[in-house]
Formats: sequence, structure tokens, C-alpha cells
Amino acid sequence: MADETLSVDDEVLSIEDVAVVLGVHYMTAYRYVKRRALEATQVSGQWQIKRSDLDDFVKRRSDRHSKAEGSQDARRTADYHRELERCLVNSDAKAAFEVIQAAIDAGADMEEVYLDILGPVMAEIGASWARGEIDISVEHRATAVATRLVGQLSPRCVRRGRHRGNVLIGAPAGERHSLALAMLGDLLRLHGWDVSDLGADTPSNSFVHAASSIPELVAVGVSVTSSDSLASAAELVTTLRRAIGDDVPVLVGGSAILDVNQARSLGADHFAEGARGFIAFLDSLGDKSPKQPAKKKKKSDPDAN
Ligand code: B12
Repeated sequence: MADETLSVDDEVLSIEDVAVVLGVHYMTAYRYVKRRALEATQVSGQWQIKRSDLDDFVKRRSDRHSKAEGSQDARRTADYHRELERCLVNSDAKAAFEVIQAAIDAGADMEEVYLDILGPVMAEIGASWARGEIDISVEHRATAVATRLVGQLSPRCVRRGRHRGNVLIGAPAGERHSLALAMLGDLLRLHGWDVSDLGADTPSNSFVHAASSIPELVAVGVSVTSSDSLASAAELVTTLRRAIGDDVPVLVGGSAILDVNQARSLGADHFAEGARGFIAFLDSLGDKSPKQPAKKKKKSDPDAN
């Protein structure tokens, strides 16, 4: 961690930027630097982190998660699941947020919070309803709390600095599941994409209007959660394709879409599995926006002075 100037080829981030990307508190990001878990350089009292070093840090962390520490993490994740499900079912928004905060404090990033904690808990609540264990009113109440949680967490998914391109997501007419889109949108933003989320139940002509008015659109994602919406998804994809041509890829995904064959049968060009699949698909397209200069740093080292 010597005091040296960084190469201009690599995007330079402040501790504050790192905190936003990882979805952790500023002090947590600062501790990663001080513990030397995250490579950083001090320039005129300001910590600078190269994007490539942050990417290495994230990769090391996710490799660790999937290896030896997995069983302890799994136990902890199971505790969060149990607690969060209890809070959502009891409509206790404050306690639900505390569970999420505890997971973040223990090192979970926003991707893990959404995909490994909140998403599976919502699926379990849906399964309890399907088994007749809880009334639909309880599921509705739990969803309302989960929606508020996502609203509270969304600002942590804003990635400052260079934006990679525009992505449009939404659900076809009749599809009422919008929480999936809200979470998907946040996760794509976390990876630097500008996301327009049309939400649930979007008429095909409105979808086309949005797709036609977004400049340099990189991809369109159609979200299908209920099998009741499959026909309407097929109609949407056909309408979109006719209106916007073949240049912009249209993906179909969501929990009602099981594989690429099903996606293709609906007229989609591509299928991606879950939000991580969507992120990987967009990564494979490469960046679509010009590189912008690194931002000015705002916060300095709390130990300086
Ligand atoms: C909350 C909920 C509702 C709420 C939705 C409120 C809202 N604002 O979203 C309400 C109460 C309105 C509702 C209604 C219904 N629901 Co509902 N609902 C759920 C529940 C419990 C959670 C959904 C959720 O938000 N999950 C969390 C998200 C984050 O996970 P996700 O959906 O998998 O999304 C992720 C990925 O799939 C991916 N993704 C999403 N979109 C896309 C798109 C692309 C292109 C890509 C690549 C990836 C991608 O990213 C997301 C983020 O990780 C599920 C249970 C479950 N298993 O999910 C049932 C569930 C989806 N519902 C179900 C049903 C049956 C219904 C109803 C038909 C019930 C009824 N008889 O009235 C209705 C109406 C459906 C309709 N026409 O839309 C079934 C669907 C079964 C099926 N395959 O058809 C489920 C699975 C419950 C069950 N176990 O049976 N529901």
C-alpha cells in the first residue's frame, strides 16, 4: 500500500465508491483496506482502489464462499432465512431490515442479500402458500414488507462512475409479479447498467414505446413469473421484434421459464438463468458506453490528520 500514483488505464475508485459497489457501510469498506484484504494505494491522504483489485477481491470472496467456509456460511444463511421469513410473515418491517443489516455487517454483499437471502425466502413463503400453510393475505402482507425492504436497499445498488449502457426490463400484460423486476433491476445497476424497469403488467405497445425511446439500448429483458403469462410473453416478444428489429437482443427469463428451448418457443433470442445469468449475458456483450474520467474523491482516510 505504498504512496504512489495509479495507472490511468484502470478505473480508480474511492472507499466510498467501493462501499456502494459492495453494498456495505463506508467503515466496512475502510476496514477491508486497513486489513489489507483489499489492495489500495494512498495518494495525498486519499485511498484509491483500482477496479481490477476490487474485482479480484470480490472473486476471492465468492471463491471462499463456495469452498471450506461454505458450511459455516450456509448455517448463517439458514439463520437469516428463518429470521427473515418470520419477520415477513409477521409483517415486522423493522426487524426484517435488521436481519438484512446483520447479514450485510457479516460480509454479505447486495447480490447475496437479494439472491441468496431475500429471493429464497420469498420462494419459501410462496411454497407455504401453495401447501396451504399460510393464507394468501399473509403472502400479500409479506410481499408488501419485502417491497419496502427493496426500496430501502435500492440506493445501495447505485454504482457511481462509468455507466455501461441501457437495458430495458419489464413484464408482459397480465403478469403481476413486479418484485422480481425490482430486484433484477437493482442487481443490473450494481453491475453498472442503466436500467429502465417497466414493472408488472405492461401492455405490448407501451413496452415498444419504451424500447423505441431509449437511446443505444443494449438489451431487453422480459420477465415471466407466472405460467399464466406465457402466451402474453410470446405476443410481447413478437411485437417487440417487429418494432425494434433484430439488432437488440431480447431475453426471456424469470422463474416460469425453465430453459432455452422454452424461451425460444416464445420467440426470444436468448435465455439467461436468473439475475446472475442476465449479468453474465450483458458482460459477454461488452461495454457500450464511452469511458469517462475517474471521479473526484470525497472522503479521506479517517486515520489521516
Ligand atoms: C410475491 C408473489 C406474488 C405477489 C406479487 C407481488 C409483486 N408485487 O411482485 C402476488 C400476490 C400479486 C402474486 C400473485 C399471483 N401469484 Co405469485 N408469487 C409470489 C411469490 C411468493 C414471490 C415472487 C417473488 O417476488 N420472488 C422473488 C424474486 C426475486 O425471485 P424470482 O421471481 O425468481 O426473480 C428472479 C429471477 O427469476 C430473475 N428474473 C426475473 N425476471 C427475469 C427476466 C430475465 C430476462 C432474466 C434473465 C431473469 C429474470 O431475477 C429475479 C431476481 O433474482 C412467488 C413464490 C416464488 N417461488 O417466487 C409466488 C408465485 C410466483 N406465484 C404464483 C401464483 C400461482 C400466483 C397467482 C396466479 C395466484 C393466484 N391464483 O392468484 C397470482 C397471479 C399471477 C399473475 N398473473 O401474475 C406461483 C407461480 C406458479 C407458476 N409457475 O405459474 C408461485 C411460484 C407460488 C407457488 N409456489 O405456487 N404472487
